[in-house]
Order: sequence, then C-alpha cells, then structure tokens
Amino acid sequence: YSRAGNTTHSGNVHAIQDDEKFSYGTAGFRFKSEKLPFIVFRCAYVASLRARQLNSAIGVMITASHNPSCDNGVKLVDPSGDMLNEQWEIYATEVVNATDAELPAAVRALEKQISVGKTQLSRVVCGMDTRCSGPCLMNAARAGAALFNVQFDDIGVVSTPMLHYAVKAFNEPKFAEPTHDGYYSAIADSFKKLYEITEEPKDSRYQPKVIVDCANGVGAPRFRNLLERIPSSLLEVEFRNESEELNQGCGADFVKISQKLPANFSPTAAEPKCASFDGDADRLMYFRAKASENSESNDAELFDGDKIAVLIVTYIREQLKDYENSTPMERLRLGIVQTAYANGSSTRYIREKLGIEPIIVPTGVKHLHEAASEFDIGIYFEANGHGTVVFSEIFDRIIRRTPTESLPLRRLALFSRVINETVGDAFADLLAVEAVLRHYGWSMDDWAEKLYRDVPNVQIKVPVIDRSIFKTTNAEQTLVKPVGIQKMIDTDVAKYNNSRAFIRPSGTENIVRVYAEADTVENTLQLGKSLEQVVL
Ligand code: 16G
Ligand code: ZN
Repeated sequence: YSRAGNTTHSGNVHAIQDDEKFSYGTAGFRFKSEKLPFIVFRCAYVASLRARQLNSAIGVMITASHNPSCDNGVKLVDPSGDMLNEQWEIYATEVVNATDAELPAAVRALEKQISVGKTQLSRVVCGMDTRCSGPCLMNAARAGAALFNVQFDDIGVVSTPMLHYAVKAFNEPKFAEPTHDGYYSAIADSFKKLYEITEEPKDSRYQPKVIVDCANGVGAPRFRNLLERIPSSLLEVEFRNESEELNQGCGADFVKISQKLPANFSPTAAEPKCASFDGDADRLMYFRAKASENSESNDAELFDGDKIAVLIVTYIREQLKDYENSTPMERLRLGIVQTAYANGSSTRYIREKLGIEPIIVPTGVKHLHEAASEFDIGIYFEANGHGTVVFSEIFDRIIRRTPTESLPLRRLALFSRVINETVGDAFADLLAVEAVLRHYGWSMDDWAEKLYRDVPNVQIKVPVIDRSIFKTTNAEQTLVKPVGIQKMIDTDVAKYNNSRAFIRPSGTENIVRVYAEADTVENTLQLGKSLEQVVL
C-alpha cells in the first residue's frame, strides 16, 4: 500500500507521484477511487493511533456520499461518534502526504508525540457504502490498522450514520449495542413506543406512506432491514432507485440542486409524499411533484433540511412547554443552527414566529454539530438535508432519566431516541418527520402551508482554475478575496427585492458556488446569472 505500489480494486498498479498532495477536507479524503487504497491504508493507521491514544473505538467510513460511483473517500470518526478532532485532521493529512521514503520517519515522529494509555479498548471500526471499490479499500483499512496491532472490526456495508452510531455504541455500551441489530432495534423500538403514546388528531390528514428514492445506494438494503422492525400499518414505504447506477439522476443532492423529480418518479402519477436519501444515507430531502399546468414538467416542490428543521423545532418546543410550566426555574436551552444556504424565509420564521435567534455557521457538519452542542437541545440542519438534534447531559438527566407522568415529556424522551444524535441520519430523520406529521395530523399540504413558504432561490456551480483564491468571512456570506468582488455582489443584490446572495468556494469540488434569493423566480435566476458573470 505504498504510493509507488498503490493498486486499484481491479488489480492495476496506479502509482501516486511523490509531489501529489491531498488534504483532509469537509468530507475527509475524497477522490477517484483508484487513488484511495494507499490513502485508506494510511488513514486506518492514523485511526489506530488515535484509538490507542484514547483507549477507545475510532471509526473509519469508506464512502463518497453523493459523488458518482467511480469516486470513493475515507473519513474518520471520533469516539463519541463525532467528526475527527481537527488536530488529527492535520496528522492524517501529514501522514498521507509523506512520500514513501519519508513515511517511516513521519510515523515515528507521530508515535512519539501521542501518549498511549491503556489500550485494551482500542479498536478501529470500519464500514463502507455500496461502491464496488469498497471491499478493496476495506482490506487496505484492515492492513493499516494491523500495523499498530489494534483490533479491527469490519461492520460491512452500512450507511455513514450507522458507522457513527456503532462507534459511539462501542465506547458507551449503555447507548446501544454496537451491531446492525442494535442500531435498528434502538431506533425502531423508540419509534413504535412514540407512536403508541401519540394520539393522532380526529381530523387528521396524515398519510402513513412515503415513496423513497434510495439514490441506488446503501439506503435501499439497510432501510429495508430497519423497516422489518416496524409494522407496515404504522408506516408503509415504497422503495425506488434501489440497484441502478449510484446517484445517477437521483438522490437527495440531485433533487436539492436541480429542484427536479429524481429518475423513476413521474409528475402525473399520484405520488403525494416522497423522500430522497443520498448515496450513504446521511441526507434526507422530502419532495413531491410540483403542481403545474404543464403535465410534462418534472419540477419538484422541496421540503428540504430547513423545512425539516422547522417542523422538528416546532414539535420539540411544544413538548417542552409542559416542562417549562411545571419547572419555570430550570430552563432547557433550545437552539437552532443553520448555514448561509438556509432559505431566508426559514430564518425569518424561526426568528420572528418561533422567537429563537438562529445561529449561522460555515458549511460542513462539524461546524453545525459543534454550535448545536452548546445547547441542551440543539437542532441543526443544512438546507441540503443533513442534520439532526443533539442533547446535553442535563437533557439526558431531566428528560430521559427522570420518570414522569407527563405525556409530552415522555414523547420528547422517545423522540430523542428516534433521532440519531451522533450525526444526520436519513433513516432516523425520516422516522422523526413521520412521527411529527402524524402528531399534528398533517398532510404535505399542511406542512407546506402552516409553517413558512420558501423564497425562490437558485444555486449555480461555477468552475474555476483555483478556488483557493476565494476567501470568505461572516459564516461564508461575505467574500474578502479577491478584493472588489463583494462590492459587485452587493450592487447586484440591491437591484432586487427581498434578495440575498453570496459566493463561496466549495470545500469538496474545484468550483465556486453562487447562491441567490429574490422575490420572484425570474428575478432570482437573473440575479444568479449576473453573479455568475462576476466570477467568470
Ligand atoms: C460535505 C459536508 C456537508 C456539506 C458539503 C458542502 C460533512 C459530513 N459533509 O459533504 O455538510 O454541506 O460538504 O459541500 O461535513 P461544498 O463545500 O462543496 O459546498
Ligand atoms: Zn452523504
């Protein structure tokens, strides 16, 4: 697994030049799959060091999420199921970037730097998505972990959130059993119990049926396994896009960016409630066919991460009232975290109607997760459908572990266990959304009308030669470099009503992203186009 001997899953040597450098980005290392064997090998070794340092389980996830099937990637997971510590991202980058000749010295230096405590609990837990390069990379990971004699657990084909969950479960046995079954039953059992103590309103318009676009990824087999534990009378799921080309014309990312129906969804058929996973099932997007005179139109009406977040926060706040009324002194702090991509209407609604000041942070789960962890109940969602709710120890003590007669508080405790608090999880989030819609007796129409309406928005990808010249501040909403561009953005934005826009470099692709909102669809597209010209 050296750079020189890097061998692809089809058995060809694909040497990596010494001067080719890589960096641990928002998605870990993610490239064409042929580059990955030596990277995964070295990352698993770094994971084993981290495991020995903390005497804990560390996760390695092999996935490239919504990217095409020829890509793959690797990402490390810290003991509590969180993203890897930042200093260790730097170590991982250094180890991967060492030449074959430099590697032994780099490794010795690192081994000297970290102090190793007891080691009997140290292990590397590795999962992969459905890509055909996965098994070869799993072998690379096993070999990397073996260098330092750390136990290696191959948990097979899993969604990214299942791997995060398993890592936490290995480290905190009370949390759940660290197996596929442990994950399925913890979530499904909580969903069923929550169902039992939730009374659907008499005039309910809720439909217990969802059509799910699996992006031809890991969501198909694993969500089927989870649903085996939930009777179809409680929730019926129809599966689409299970085994064709991964992420091709489908999946949560496709639906969000294109605002179109995914492959195999027809605009004419009665498909009232649909949802889309991404390739590794850590993102969820609800949608339905957009009402239109043109029966050929493939436009989708989105119920994205913002809509899901607002739905969930509305529910949690309502359940929490009971507690606040009975214990006015000890408040639980409820917070909500978004990024600049959150639809302006959602941010305004949260601020003005719910009376909560949303926190805006830079793109990337680790920023959202960290900010949400400041609260007793921290809800975070990216507009692209990645999000979850995190709970503090105080919440755990007061809500989960204190017996109560209060139905709202019992519901809240169960809801917190349906949610996968380690990371955004398409399966858990879908079950959480269904539980809330049923609680309110809501149809998709109700969900669309009773909260807020999106302002029109557009996202454009602009290819650039070097995205590193673009520098932002103010949670990515202001460009400080190249000098002068922000002024041009401001001038364009000022021409429209209710408008907002920003340009930021992607953290995952060699492009910059333009985001624009305005009062009408036409104006939004115009604003987007003119901003594209600013970058080109
Ligand atoms: C990664 C991030 C996701 C973010 C996306 C933005 C994680 C686990 N994933 O997929 O949260 O929305 O990158 O990509 O952090 P971009 O920088 O290309 O816009
Ligand atoms: Zn993903």
